[in-house]
Amino acid sequence: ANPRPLVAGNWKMNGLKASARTLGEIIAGYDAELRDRVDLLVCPPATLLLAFAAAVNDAPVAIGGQDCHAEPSGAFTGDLAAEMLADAGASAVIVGHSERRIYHGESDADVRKKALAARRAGLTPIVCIGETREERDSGRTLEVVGRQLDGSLPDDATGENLVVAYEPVWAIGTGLTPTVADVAEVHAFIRERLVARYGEEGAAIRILYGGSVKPANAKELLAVANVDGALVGGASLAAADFLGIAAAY
Ligand code: G2H
Repeated sequence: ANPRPLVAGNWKMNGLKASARTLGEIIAGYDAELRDRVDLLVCPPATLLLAFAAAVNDAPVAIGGQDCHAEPSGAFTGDLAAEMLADAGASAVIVGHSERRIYHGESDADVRKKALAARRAGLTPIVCIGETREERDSGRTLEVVGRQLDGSLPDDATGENLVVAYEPVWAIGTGLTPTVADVAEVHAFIRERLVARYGEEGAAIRILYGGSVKPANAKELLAVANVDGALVGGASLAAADFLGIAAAY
């Protein structure tokens, strides 16, 4: 059986208190038919977590963070512990997004520590991996993705406590997407590695595709084998687009 699909919105550094309206539209548009087919997660900036968790209340939309520190507390000015995100109402956290890897120098080992911290706090880590343009052009995509998987993922992962997101760096926020064949190749490779490492549980781990997903290309991307959902940036900022992507299921 395929894992239940997940469409996750990564708002990045966008959103003020007034964005609660967008969340309200997402909750309102997530009707019974959609709820039947797909899980929804919204990852706003951390300043909005408490308000969003309160706004969601009993609605079946999950709320997540975009990054966490590996330690549970301490002298780390400006950082947030996974426990704090959980306390604010998050149930998941993105770790190792390429923007964290690039702008904050996060290594695979750092990302793995963050993923373990997320699990310690009861959050599901969404671990991001993906190759750069140069790595793809030189034919090293699978090598890079394999190395990132080995280094970034915790041991003993299950379908319940880990999500993987494949995001080719060159496809992020650029409007460019890989061909369906390229997505299929990388996702099949990731699945193979997950099953080799985690056995049966590896088949239950959701593998999201991320990078310029929008309503217009969602059907084609989400229909690919081993694509168990999407991590959506730009298009998650408008409720109609985000729901339009979820409706591709
Ligand atoms: C990739 C994605 C969301 P976008 O970063 O994680 O962003 O959909 O804007 O390419």
